Amino acid sequence: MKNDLLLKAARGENINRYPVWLMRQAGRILPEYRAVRNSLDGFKSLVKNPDLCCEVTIQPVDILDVDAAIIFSDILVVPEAMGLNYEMIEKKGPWFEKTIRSEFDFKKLDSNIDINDRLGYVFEAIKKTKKELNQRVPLIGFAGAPWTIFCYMVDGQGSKTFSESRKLLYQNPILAHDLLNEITNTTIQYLKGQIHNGVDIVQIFDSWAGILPKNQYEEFSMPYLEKICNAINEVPKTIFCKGAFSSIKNICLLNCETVGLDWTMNIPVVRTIVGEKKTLQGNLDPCLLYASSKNIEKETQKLLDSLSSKRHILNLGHGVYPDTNPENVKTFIKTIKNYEIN
Ligand code: 1CP
Repeated sequence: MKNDLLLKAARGENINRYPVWLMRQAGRILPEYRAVRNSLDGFKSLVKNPDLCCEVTIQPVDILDVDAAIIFSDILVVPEAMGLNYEMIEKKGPWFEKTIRSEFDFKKLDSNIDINDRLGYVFEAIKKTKKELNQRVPLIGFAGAPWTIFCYMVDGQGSKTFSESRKLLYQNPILAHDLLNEITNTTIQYLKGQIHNGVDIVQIFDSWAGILPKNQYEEFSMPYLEKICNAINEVPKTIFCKGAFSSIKNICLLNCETVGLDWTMNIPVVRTIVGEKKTLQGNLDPCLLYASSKNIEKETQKLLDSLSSKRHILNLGHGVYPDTNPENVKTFIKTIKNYEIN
């Protein structure tokens, strides 16, 4: 591979500069993305079109000069594969017609699904993208963490509180574990399919980690993350648990190469916990990219100067916000690429 810095950093190998990519780099900020998106009748038509997924996956590599591509898809393809169809409503987000609130709902989910049959369109996009990338940079595969997917399957839409999901943990913990187990098994098959078709590294997004108290996070999310980590040994794994700083010590014990940090988390503190055993990823505030280019450079430089280990992948602390100016993203990336490690 021409540029394998991301994989080297993930494995803890020697690097002479830090790799950089951005969560949500493919579908949010580029006018070139919007042009492709607007040529279709909806988000799902894009997700199910391998040629166009390939095109928008590579756009940030060409335009922003990032050190990795992330396959254009969504975490919600997994509940759909399990039998819960979703719609992506313009300006509102995902909406599921059916939700899982009872054993009766749970029993109606499709069991023993054929992952190639249900999610073959993602695998097709991965195959095309790998070919098209021609070994320029690594391709990142991804899935939602079981807890985060559970939130959408139970609440049925985006939410600030996901109180239906949280209610179920108190009212029917056995059903909650049954559903989390099913999601976990499908996710493992899905990630193995992505790897089989060519992704070089995988990231698990636990976007709603931060809404649970520590004890519930460790009961209802972490055992499933652990199961996934132990099942996937073919490529390096990154675990990103947004907002779960109270469980960070235990997250750092997971069988993964990289731990993703959000912008509220303290890199030196986590470095003290992990020593040289893990790579850390993150964690500039996505809102920094609204600042002047001078301040973006200054704050990025400050983070780079503060790093005490080469086991680091530069990124934001969450996905890049949709109204971010791509020029500011370029400033962020250039600052990192010009920074030589001692
Ligand atoms: O029409 C559009 O363009 C819709 C916007 C959009 C896009 C571009 C959605 C709807 N999903 C995506 C793609 C997507 N989703 C990627 C592809 C690559 C990229 O953009 O770089 C990835 C990695 C995701 C992951 C994802 N989807 C997460 C986890 C990461 C995170 O940001 O926390 C989550 C929570 C989702 C759910 C989702 N998909 C889309 C929306 C609006 C939402 C969030 C809804 C909510 O707030 O609950």
